[in-house]
Amino acid sequence: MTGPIVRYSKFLSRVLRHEPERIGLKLDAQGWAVVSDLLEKTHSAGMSLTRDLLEKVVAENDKQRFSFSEDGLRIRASQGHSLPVDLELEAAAPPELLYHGTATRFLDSIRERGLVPGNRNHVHLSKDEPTAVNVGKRHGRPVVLKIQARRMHDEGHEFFLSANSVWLTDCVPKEYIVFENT
Ligand code: HQG
Repeated sequence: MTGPIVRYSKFLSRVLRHEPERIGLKLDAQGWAVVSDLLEKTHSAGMSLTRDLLEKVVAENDKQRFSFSEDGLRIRASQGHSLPVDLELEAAAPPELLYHGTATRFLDSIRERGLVPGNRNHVHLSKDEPTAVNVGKRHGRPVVLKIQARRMHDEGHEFFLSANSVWLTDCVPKEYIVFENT
């Protein structure tokens, strides 16, 4: 992603996941915004986002963060919300291990409390270690925790796979976290 695409991606993450009211936008209960409304409100906020550019931001997004409805009239973020939206994801069985990238400074607290969602609706888990390292780097010196996801699932915890392949769950109790080499 380059210049304006990154800028608009960050802007869309903010209004479609956290603060639609910032530009007077309304999301429905499933997190969808009407595209024409988004473009109009964005324009009123002083940005020149066009339908063509929006399609480019969605298509070129490095993590495929956003998706259009089938008819192309609505758009939403595929995960990462702090707003209480219902993404209508179906529960799915995870692989044996998933990975959580975090920063070393959070380890003491995670050892004590397990993984909690913070401001977001879910704890986010990655399917491979390199992805988790990149997630962790956003917060400081990265460290990757292995999560015994299949065992968690078999013992009654629900998992969901977002449209852009991020695994989501409500929390990860500490007994499912492998702290080796941390
Ligand atoms: C940490 C990005 C202390 C947790 C990524 C994380 C992801 C605790 C931070 C998505 C804790 C929350 C989400 C505890 C968890 N004590 N710290 N008990 N439990 N934490 O940003 O997972 O680029 O809300 O380890 O790719 O880092 O935005 O979550 O470090 O998929 O599309 O609290 O955001 O995607 O931070 O990232 P975040 P995250 P986007």
